[in-house]
Amino acid sequence: MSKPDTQAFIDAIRQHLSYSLGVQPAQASLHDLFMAVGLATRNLMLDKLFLTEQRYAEQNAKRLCYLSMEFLVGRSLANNLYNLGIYDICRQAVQTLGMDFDELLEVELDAALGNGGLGRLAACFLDSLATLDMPGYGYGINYEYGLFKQDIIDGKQVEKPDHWLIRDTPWLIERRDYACFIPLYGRVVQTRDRAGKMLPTWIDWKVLVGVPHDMPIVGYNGNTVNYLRLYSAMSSDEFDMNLFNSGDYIKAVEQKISSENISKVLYPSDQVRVGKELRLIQEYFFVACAVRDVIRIHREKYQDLNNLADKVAFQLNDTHPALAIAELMRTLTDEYDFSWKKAWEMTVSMCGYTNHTLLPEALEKWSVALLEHVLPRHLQIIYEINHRFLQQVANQYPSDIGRLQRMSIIEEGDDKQVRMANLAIIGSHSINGVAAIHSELVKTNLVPDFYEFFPERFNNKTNGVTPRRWLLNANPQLASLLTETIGEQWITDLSQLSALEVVSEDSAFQDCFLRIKRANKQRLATLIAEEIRVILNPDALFDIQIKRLHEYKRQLLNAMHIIHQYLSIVEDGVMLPHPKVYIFAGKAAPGYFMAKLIINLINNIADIVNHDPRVKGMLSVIFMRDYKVSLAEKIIPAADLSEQISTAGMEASGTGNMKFSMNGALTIGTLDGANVEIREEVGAENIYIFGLTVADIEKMQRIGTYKSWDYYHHNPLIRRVMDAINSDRFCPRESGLFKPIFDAIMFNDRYYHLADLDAYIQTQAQVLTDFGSKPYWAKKAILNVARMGKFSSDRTIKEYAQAVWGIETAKK
Ligand code: 26W
Repeated sequence: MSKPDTQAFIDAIRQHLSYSLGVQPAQASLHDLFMAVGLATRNLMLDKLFLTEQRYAEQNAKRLCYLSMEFLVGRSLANNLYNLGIYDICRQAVQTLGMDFDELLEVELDAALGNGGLGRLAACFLDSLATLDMPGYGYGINYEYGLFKQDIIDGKQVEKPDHWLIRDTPWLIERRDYACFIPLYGRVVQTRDRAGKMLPTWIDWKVLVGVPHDMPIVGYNGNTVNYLRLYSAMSSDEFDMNLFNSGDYIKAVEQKISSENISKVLYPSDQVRVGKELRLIQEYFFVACAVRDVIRIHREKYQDLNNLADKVAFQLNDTHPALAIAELMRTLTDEYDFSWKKAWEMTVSMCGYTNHTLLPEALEKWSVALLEHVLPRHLQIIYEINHRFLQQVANQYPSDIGRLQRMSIIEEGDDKQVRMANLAIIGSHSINGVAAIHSELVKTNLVPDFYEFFPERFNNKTNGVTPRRWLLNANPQLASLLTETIGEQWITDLSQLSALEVVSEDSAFQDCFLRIKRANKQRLATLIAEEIRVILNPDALFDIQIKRLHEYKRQLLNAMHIIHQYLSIVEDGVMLPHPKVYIFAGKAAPGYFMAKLIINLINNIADIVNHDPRVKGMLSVIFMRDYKVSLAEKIIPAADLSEQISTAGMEASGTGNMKFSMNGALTIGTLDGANVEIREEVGAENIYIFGLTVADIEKMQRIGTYKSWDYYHHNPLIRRVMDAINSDRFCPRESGLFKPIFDAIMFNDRYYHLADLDAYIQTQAQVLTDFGSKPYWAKKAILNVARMGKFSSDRTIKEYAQAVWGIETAKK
């Protein structure tokens, strides 16, 4: 399949305008043109997809199914064009047709089918799998509404629906031919088969239909195209035949509608479980679809399932897909007559589980009563898994009741719960965390009993990000400079960036590097001037914190420092050695009161600081609304300083930290998540680490020595900041608005803000001093880029492929 030339691409666009979309080229809107360009691009990908499938089939390749509730893909057009190697051809074609290419790219809506880190990681992994020519497929839900859109009104977050499928997308192909039936509810009765063997039989269920929608995923160089298979829930006409038969037509149709709600909307909370029946059904629905799909494909090729575990691996992206374990057991034993022992062996060898958080409020549990109602047969199977497992534990640790209670899948109590992490651990041959420090904490703090029992199952896979989207695509100027300097190999082998080390002090190279950074800052400043009507100085230090709003991520610590800096200028007459711009963006879960109040505080600080003539030209604060992947791509290349300041031990990895460093920002951060490994790679002199360590915090917890009031009383600067928050200084029109923040910090601060504030202020001062010396700063920034090789998701995927999935590169 050769690349099209510009004329061929123009012809393809015209064809699609006329015959796929039915619009006359002269009357086409920008969106029509986007669709036509997308469809022309998609055709090229489909040709490659067919060839890829053929190649995998010929090689009898083992396949990976990445099961994830979230895939935060963002936009696809530019990425697909880069990976196909036709970006410039397409740009020319579009311009020849008289349209502005950059405007065209801006028409595409983000596929916001995820909340944050976990969903974006899944999207980076798909890019790496295809780039490495590995048979890896995503399985998830085709949400009709993605993550809500965020507006800011009077400083407050307001959520709006993200009906992203209201406009057509060129990237999803409906596959009704692969639709499947998914039973729900009903009850289990004991029957006997012809030989008289007891057979538990699930009856009286209702049925959903899962309809796959495939998004082709093209790797860099365009050799391999895999797909992300997203399921929509539809009702079956047989949903409840009884209702139709009894003549209650309206009720029957209503029920059809309610089953179509299953894939309606992404739950917008990360890090807190919701416990809703609809969410449980979502989790079951997509893994049940995935298991059926895998079995259908396998049987078509191999007729029976005996070698299924040699040909398929499942990775569970957190516990959300953990019901796959019970569904595999149910399918293999109830439907295909495998013995329990054989089915269990197969299930455990197929499944791997990745943990993404240690926060107790994020650990999934489902009430036994709810599971019994929705999935009665699966509950029985979970009990059986638990029973057999606890017997093993009891054999090894006779009469250790406490241990049995902790390791049981079932949490006893008035409202019995199923612990999904325990199910995922017992049913997987591999359990991993997402950064070295996090994987250690999984073993020592989260599930020490399981680590003791299955030490060989536990491992680490430090996260990574795809350099195609986050460097090549997001920062084309820097990418070109890199390619001119060291060749283009870095795009698929990020460790090649180390060749930049030798030019880190070269003044000509530094000049180019700094010029590109300034141009990126200028571009972001222009966007901010248009959207927020605040003018920024592109020579100021751009200090940026963009991520979900969460107390543990401590946007509030950043805000406290800004207040401190502002007050020291206006009250103490301090002058900053260098002007500073603070940029925030991020969404709060709609029900998360404190996170929303912190957004409000940041916006109010921005309003006051940006209008105060005493700090004009020295201090600006910006909160950008509606953070999403496509906005991150504009912000990250413009950063001088990356804020990664979570309370030590609480951020599993972070991936934004990697994107920033890769784009030449320095990090200010705590020894948490992947920051620890970033420091190892870039060297302690090229990162600003401050604050308490995990060990410090554990000690303070043990002896209860963190007392906010001590910091308040002993440090007048801290007191001034806290009093400002408590007063109406930042809420003149809403008296007392931020009192709950003051109270949370002073009476119940789980996140050690004040214990780290002083160190943070000191470190920020050092940053500002260092920024003043351009060659000194440029060298550090260049070395950050040069030493990011480890943090390519290609490296992460190779590790999973080798150690967990047993899949291989399937080249031509
Ligand atoms: C059940 C509600 C819920 C939903 C989502 C609980 C927890 C989650 C995710 C596990 C939260 C998440 O996105 N975790 C992030 O995963 C990233 C990818 O591994 C890490 O880089 C982040 O540190 C981690 O917070």
